[in-house]
Amino acid sequence: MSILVAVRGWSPEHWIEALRAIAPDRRVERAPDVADPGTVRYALVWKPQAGYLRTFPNLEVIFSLGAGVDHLTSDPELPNLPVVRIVDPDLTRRMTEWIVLQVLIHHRQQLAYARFQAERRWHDLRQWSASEMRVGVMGLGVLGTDAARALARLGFHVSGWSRTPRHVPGISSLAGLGQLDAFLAGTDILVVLLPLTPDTRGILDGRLVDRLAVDGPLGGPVIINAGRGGLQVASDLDAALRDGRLRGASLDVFEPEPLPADSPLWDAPNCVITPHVAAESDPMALSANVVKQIEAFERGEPLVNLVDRTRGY
Ligand code: NDP
Ligand code: OXD
Repeated sequence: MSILVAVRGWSPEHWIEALRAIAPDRRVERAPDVADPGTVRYALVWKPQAGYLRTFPNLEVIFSLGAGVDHLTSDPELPNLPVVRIVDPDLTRRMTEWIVLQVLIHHRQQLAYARFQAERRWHDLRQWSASEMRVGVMGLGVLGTDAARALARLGFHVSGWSRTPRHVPGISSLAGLGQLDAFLAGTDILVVLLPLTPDTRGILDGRLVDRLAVDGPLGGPVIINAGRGGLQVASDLDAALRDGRLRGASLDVFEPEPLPADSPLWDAPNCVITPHVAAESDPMALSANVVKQIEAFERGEPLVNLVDRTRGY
């Protein structure tokens, strides 16, 4: 029985080395060169080819090496097996670092200071206290909750929005489409950590931009998206950045990825672009997490962090 590593866009060697170091007694196979597909019991995957996983007749569990699982749910031939997604403190901490960094870049007007520096200009701007800035976190799950807590600790006024009500001490929480307007109207900096599902696709459009607060310290709203590119309507965000309805953005995810070189977003005003690196999946930390789950599963314990296939996340 073996463990399959099927990753695209990442280097499989790091995962194979990590698994061999952590579980030296287990056989690890690298896609697509699998001698006998019948021996594969577990698959560790990132963006596998559609239809690929159904070629393993004895597969028992699929482990998504990313926290997001749209790379699997989009496969119409995905076998009807448990899908476990990554929930790991290493990944969570990395995401919180990126979110806090981006919120501070906009809150402390770092893009303007970078421009002043390039002009050799000594010029100070009005500085607000964090408590005057309302940060709204869309998607109050594992990653959103950790980021919200870190931002609240820095003194920001933080609220959250999710599908079902969440109770996070110190964070006011709203839920569902019925409370979306109220959430947006009280948000100066919108942090997006939603999964991509049929319900969330395209949610970050021009209409949403126009429902965000315009009376905040920055004179207009900012959007920070590390969820998925399919959440945003890129042309709407680009237009809103150019006509000033959006004061800034930080975007880590795009559709398609890589972001094409001719995308206007590259030079949209006050727009920070990073190449889907907000939280990298670290092979050592995450392989250890998966091997622990496999061992628990083989002891007959239930799998945790299972994806709900009907919800899509
Ligand atoms: P979780 O499943 O823990 O949280 C998802 C949150 O989104 C939950 O609060 C959920 O609500 C909410 N949500 C889902 N659908 C809706 C909806 N229709 N309306 C309102 N709220 C909704 O996921 P994680 O926090 O672990 O990860 C979030 C996403 O971050 C991933 O799906 C992935 O796309 C992205 N990601 C990006 C990375 C990067 O490097 N850029 C790295 C890792 C993840 P409820 O609480 O009610 O279920
Ligand atoms: C993701 C991840 O889901 O890298 O984007 O974990």
